[in-house]
Amino acid sequence: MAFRREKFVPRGGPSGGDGGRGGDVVMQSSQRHNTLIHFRYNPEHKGQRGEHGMGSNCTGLDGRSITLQVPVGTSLYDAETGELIHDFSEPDERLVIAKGGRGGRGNQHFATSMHQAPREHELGRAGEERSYRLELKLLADVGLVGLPNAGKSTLISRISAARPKIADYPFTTLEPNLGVVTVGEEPDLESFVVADMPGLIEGAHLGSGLGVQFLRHIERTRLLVHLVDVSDASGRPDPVEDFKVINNELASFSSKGQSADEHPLAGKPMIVVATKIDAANPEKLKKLAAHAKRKKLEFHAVSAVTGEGIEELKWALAKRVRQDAD
Ligand SMILES: Nc1nc2c(ncn2[C@@H]2O[C@H](COP(=O)(O)OP(=O)(O)OP(=O)(O)O)[C@@H](O)[C@H]2O)c(=O)[nH]1
Ligand SMILES: [Mg+2]
Repeated sequence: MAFRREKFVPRGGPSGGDGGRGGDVVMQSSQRHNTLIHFRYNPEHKGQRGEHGMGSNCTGLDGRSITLQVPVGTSLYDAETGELIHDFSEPDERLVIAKGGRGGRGNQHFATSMHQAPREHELGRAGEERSYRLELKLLADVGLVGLPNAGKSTLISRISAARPKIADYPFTTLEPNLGVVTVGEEPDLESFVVADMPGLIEGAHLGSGLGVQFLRHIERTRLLVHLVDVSDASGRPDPVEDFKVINNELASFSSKGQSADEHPLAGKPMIVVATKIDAANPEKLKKLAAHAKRKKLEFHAVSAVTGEGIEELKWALAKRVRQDAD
């Protein structure tokens, strides 16, 4: 509420401006987000408040809306009724999930010929306040493959909260395990889903070992991480041979029949990771690195025991997953 007060303008009349609108809370589907982990850290979100109206009929600024990003595939449910509000099935779908309040009107609106100095004005309306439940079926972005005992489960337990069974005998892992990996911090937090797979052996595509029936789980991943044990724990002499065995199985699984080395699992991007470098046989490590280089595949070396190379690998995975989303 305000009145115009100016020299030589007697009874200037009401001049209270309106309040600004409150910002909305908008939800938008994004290809850059792979998980809902950012809501775990930060579950409450508000649009900005609108500013107060001012004298001289000035309207207050509208509050900024905020946009919450969710991965494609997220379902939005009303937390109270359980009703499905929306399935975000395409990128860049936008939905206002809580409307900002309307600003109150200033006293300028309440003047009539009979009532020229109104003191009436409105208060702003409260914005909507709502609770939702978000649901996302996790799809792995990265698949860990390798021979039994290569250290796949150990690696996922180092880089995510997943706690699969780990043991020094083959076929410890009987079913894929998913883990959410995060790098960086809000607001630049990135996250992606890694699948720890049961070990593969030669002849898997013919039904040996656990077979390849699980590979369909990583058919839709963006990236394969191929783990090769370069210590002597494997009891196998040649890491490059180990690498080729797995690639053969991957190629046999993909129905298109490309050559094993060039198109593992239908040409999926691959990173090669030497594992157990705390106990590495230097010759094996060198040989594998050289082979990866020849094949123009990104190469990393890690130890889940000492932590060496783990952080670098996490960032490298995040980068490759991000590149693929662009
Ligand atoms: N020294 C050393 N040992 C490791 C490392 N990573 C894993 N191991 C050991 O290697 C063995 C096999 O590890 P897992 O993680 O169960 O191997 P996996 O690839 O998941 O095996 P499957 O599930 O059977 O396919 C375990 O005894 C681990 O403790 C490492 O970085 N250094
Ligand atoms: Mg395992």
